[in-house]
Amino acid sequence: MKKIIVCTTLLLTISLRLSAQSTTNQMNQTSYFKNNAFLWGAASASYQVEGAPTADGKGQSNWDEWMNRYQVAGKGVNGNVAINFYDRTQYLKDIKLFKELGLTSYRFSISWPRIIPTGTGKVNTVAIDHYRTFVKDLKAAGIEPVMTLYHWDMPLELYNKGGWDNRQSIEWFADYARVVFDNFKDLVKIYVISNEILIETDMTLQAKSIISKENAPFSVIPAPENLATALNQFNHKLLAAARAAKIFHTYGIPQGEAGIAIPLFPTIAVDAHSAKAAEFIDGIVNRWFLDAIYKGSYPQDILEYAAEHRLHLKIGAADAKEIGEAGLTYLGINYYAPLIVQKNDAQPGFYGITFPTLPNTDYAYNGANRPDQLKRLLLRMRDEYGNPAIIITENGAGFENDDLLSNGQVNDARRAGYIKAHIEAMLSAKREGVNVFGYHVWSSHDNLEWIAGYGRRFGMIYVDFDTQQRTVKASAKEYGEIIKQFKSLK
Ligand code: GCO
Repeated sequence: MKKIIVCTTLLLTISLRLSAQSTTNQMNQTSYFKNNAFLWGAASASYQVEGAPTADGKGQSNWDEWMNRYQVAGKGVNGNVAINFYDRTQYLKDIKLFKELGLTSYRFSISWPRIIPTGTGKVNTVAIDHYRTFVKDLKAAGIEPVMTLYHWDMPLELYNKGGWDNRQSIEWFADYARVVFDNFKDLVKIYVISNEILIETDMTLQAKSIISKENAPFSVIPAPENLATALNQFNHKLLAAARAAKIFHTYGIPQGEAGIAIPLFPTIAVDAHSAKAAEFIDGIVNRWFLDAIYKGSYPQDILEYAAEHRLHLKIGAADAKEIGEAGLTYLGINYYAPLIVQKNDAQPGFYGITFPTLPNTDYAYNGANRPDQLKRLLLRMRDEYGNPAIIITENGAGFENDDLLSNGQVNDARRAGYIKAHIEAMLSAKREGVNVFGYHVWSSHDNLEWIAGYGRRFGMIYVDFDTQQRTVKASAKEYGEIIKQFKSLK
């Protein structure tokens, strides 16, 4: 019996290797990545930068509603102006800055409620024209567009129909994706189908808790009482992305690439006693997504936990398999920080787990500054998930008091150091065979940090939110130097 198990594992490993190989072979002929230089970019998202919430027939999104009606980010804090990026006069000036810095790609998101104002049905051609012009403007500056279809701003009508809790969301999204590929296939090669499934669900729970005045603390890991809701939403969003990827393939876009951007958090157990706890957290935040995409199954330990705790999962027997067969051509990784995990039986309310801070460690808003963990994560993708093509779709940091404008300059030394160290870690992993083909700093500009408002700056370009005046920070200049050095990297 034992022997048979060993053999099956071996066979599985061999077949995984083979499928990884065939992906690589495929990549050689048709992939954007194999035929073009490494992408050096920056990223942003529609709701965080665009403003213009009713321009050109835009429909309302869940975020418009939460910010304006319920003031989830505080009084008067909303995306109604943001950094005015919907305005062509403004964004052309920004594209000029990107060009001067030497960016070769730009990751941005298009807004679903602009394109289909009520979520399904009638397409708003004015919004399509706007984004087509934006893409052409980027390309005219020699910058490759990396287009995110969905970065959390859902048409309000669909949100009110249950949003991602509703299994119909898979069809709504698939129809939207078809509209996008139909209208951009001639201009855009690289698509990020969706962004940070996990964090969007966390944010939704957070917004709901503020609206209902419970004010539960924000947590990257869904609390036990929210775990069923979260896993059900994750499944719907993964299936929606899988459906979109299949549709993408029917277009046969030359050198076309379609992936999803997920946040990955390497876990670090503080001691041997905490190892199992760290594995459990890894199961929820990392393996839940990676196993579905690359193995066509959900992690057994998390499913067992759900069964033991009688969580009401609405996951079909073939769902994970469908996700595994979607043919996503690359993985977008958003990396900020690891999660430090401690088994703590005195805290039974949160899986008996706490998340202490590490001693002697630099901390940014989003966690510990640990470039070594980016390398560890990338090597894991090589060793455990068949070495897929990867784009770093987000990496960056905000630090308190790092963004002080003085005499027309912002010397954000801590951000500059963070970016440089993470690029070094990524390049070191690449030298060790990881298939990473692009890197995007989050973010090009300071912008609206969701519920945290405008106080948390993440940009390489400083924005005075009252005047919309831009100031290129020291980090951007340093990033520009790095790009120059590695411009012809493949
Ligand atoms: C994302 C991120 C961004 C944040 C960034 C900084 O999901 O892509 O949440 O929208 O602004 O991570 O916290």
